[in-house]
Amino acid sequence: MSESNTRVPTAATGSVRRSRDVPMLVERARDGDPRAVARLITLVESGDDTVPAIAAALAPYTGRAQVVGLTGSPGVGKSTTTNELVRALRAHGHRVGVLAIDPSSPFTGGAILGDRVRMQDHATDPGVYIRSMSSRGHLGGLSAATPQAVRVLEGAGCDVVLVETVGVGQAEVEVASLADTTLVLLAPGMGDAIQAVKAGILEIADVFVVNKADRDGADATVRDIQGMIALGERGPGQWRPQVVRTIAARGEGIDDVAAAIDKHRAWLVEHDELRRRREARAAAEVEAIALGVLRARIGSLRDGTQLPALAAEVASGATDPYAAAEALLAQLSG
Ligand SMILES: Nc1nc2c(ncn2[C@@H]2O[C@H](COP(=O)(O)OP(=O)(O)OP(=O)(O)O)[C@@H](O)[C@H]2O)c(=O)[nH]1
Ligand SMILES: [Mg+2]
Repeated sequence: MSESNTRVPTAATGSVRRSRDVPMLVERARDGDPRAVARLITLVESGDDTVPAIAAALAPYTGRAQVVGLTGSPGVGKSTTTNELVRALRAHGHRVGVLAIDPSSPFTGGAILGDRVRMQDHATDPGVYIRSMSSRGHLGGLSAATPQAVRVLEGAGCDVVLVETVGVGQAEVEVASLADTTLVLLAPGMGDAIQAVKAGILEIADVFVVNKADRDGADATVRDIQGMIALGERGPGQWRPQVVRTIAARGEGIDDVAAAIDKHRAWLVEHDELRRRREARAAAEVEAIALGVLRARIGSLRDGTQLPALAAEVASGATDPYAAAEALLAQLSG
């Protein structure tokens, strides 16, 4: 057999890539097969019919990983920082998952790729899974499938899952609702500190990372942020956001970021905040799924008789829209 032949995907490989055999895929993902991990994420990302079965199969492994969100303006250094954090976490023997949520153009829906390039360093490390996901126009930039993708990575044995998302207001709040620990990246001279206050970032940041500290104005940015943190009202026992300075491009300050993450994690556990955050996250997830099911059922009613008939009554003034909505809901539950 020639050398090139040995690299041709085997039948088993091909079947993993296209498989919808959930027990097999989950078993292989548990064994650390990256193709099974990739396939499961593809299935959850595409909203496949197998998603509920995947979620059920992965449920026992939920909650094992620390989920760390990284957010901040475009180009602030999120991917570079993520890459360096992966290196630091690997040095401590952790298995790491990375989900890079790409902003998609609202016009084409196409994902802007590029994160892979800067994460090439870890491409051959079996202890690291890196995946770009499209935000698919989902309001706020976080893919609706992200929580499921986190589950897949937890199932695959990741101790830490890093979620990178470009933040513009709402997206930052969303990443915070997904993550145990949220890092907000800022860079000198981007007016980010002011933006942060406007967008309510102060409330969601557990750690501020002032990146590009090799540039002028880093001291001023750190001072601005510290000033704002000092002004914030905080009860006793509440977390005080940490401020860390980095030059991610040179790997400087990354150990401090890792230490701040560890410190926050310890605080979360000590104050029972980890459980509270995760339950809040689960509540939002269940609610979103339930609303999705309801929406689909109402959609199916459009083809039935009830909705068009009710709509005609509302349009003619025979009934009002609230009463019609009640009638619709009664039909759904009946
Ligand atoms: N001077 C300087 N440049 C940096 C530093 N960290 C990252 N960069 C550069 O900033 C640019 C953007 O870095 P990325 O890590 O891609 O930023 P990002 O926030 O992931 O960008 P998007 O995903 O496009 O929003 C790259 O050219 C990096 O090399 C730093 O500490 N100092
Ligand atoms: Mg990036």
